[in-house]
Amino acid sequence: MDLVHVTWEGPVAWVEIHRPQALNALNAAVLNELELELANLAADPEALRVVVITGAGEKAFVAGADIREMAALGPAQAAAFSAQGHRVLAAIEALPVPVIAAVNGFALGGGCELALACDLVYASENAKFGQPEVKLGLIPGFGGTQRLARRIGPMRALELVVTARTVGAAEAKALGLCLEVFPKAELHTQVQTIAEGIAQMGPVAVRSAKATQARGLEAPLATANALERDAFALLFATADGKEGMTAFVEKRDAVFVGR
Ligand code: CO8
Repeated sequence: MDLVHVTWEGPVAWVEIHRPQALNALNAAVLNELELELANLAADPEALRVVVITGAGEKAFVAGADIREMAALGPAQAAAFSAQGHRVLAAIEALPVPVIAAVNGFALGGGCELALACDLVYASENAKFGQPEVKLGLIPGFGGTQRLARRIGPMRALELVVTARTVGAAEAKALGLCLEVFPKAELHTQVQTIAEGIAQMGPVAVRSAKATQARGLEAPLATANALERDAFALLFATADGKEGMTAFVEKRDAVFVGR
């Protein structure tokens, strides 16, 4: 039980996949631990503001699902493994606060899919993204045929999946796979600064923004806009909403209490 490290840096929970000898490849043990740690974070809603997911070591975020482990699977076991991956990535999306991927190297296969489940993605200059599963005679199995298309568009996504082409950090940014590219040595500090900035905002509002967007994207536009109207209105019943607006009028910093 030492494959996923959770450390708090101020208000930011850093979740590090820690299997550097295998470039942080996701085997069942890593997924089990990740699932547990995500559940622990979700159970601590008061403290939780922002989560950052990253990989241990110098070379990789996550180099994919564990190919050695997958090689021994039959179809039923593969279905169970894929279902577990989907469950873990859905748990990331379901966290009530923004989740940032700090991609510090290879984000291939399941690693790219892990980044795709995160709300915001930042990368280091040595990052490489891709879905190389067809090279193995497989297709992405943790959402890569679906979330990638939704994030960067279906034509480009299918191109990446069927050619197994990996893209470097600059192209990843151009495609919308990551928001910003930082020198490797600066990635942690830059992401921590961004995360702390989010943590200073009204916590109820930040959660509402994530939830409202996610729910709205599943709905027709008129329904989605109605969801936004209701979520917007609810914030006027919160102490933080009142405090934020009052602080602006009084020309002082807001002191949010998370209610
Ligand atoms: N699985 C298992 N071990 C891995 C993986 C992986 N995905 N990636 C790297 N490793 C291991 C290597 O085997 C090696 O171990 P060892 O030293 O014991 O031989 C160690 O990590 C270091 O790797 P390399 O020596 O290969 O490092 P290089 O710098 O030469 O190459 C690469 C780095 C290019 C990233 C290379 O390791 C590579 O191509 N890795 C595989 C990338 C890949 O194909 N990923 C996709 C996997 S499939 C997938 O993710 C599907 C997800 C959905 C599954 C659904 C289940 C049903």
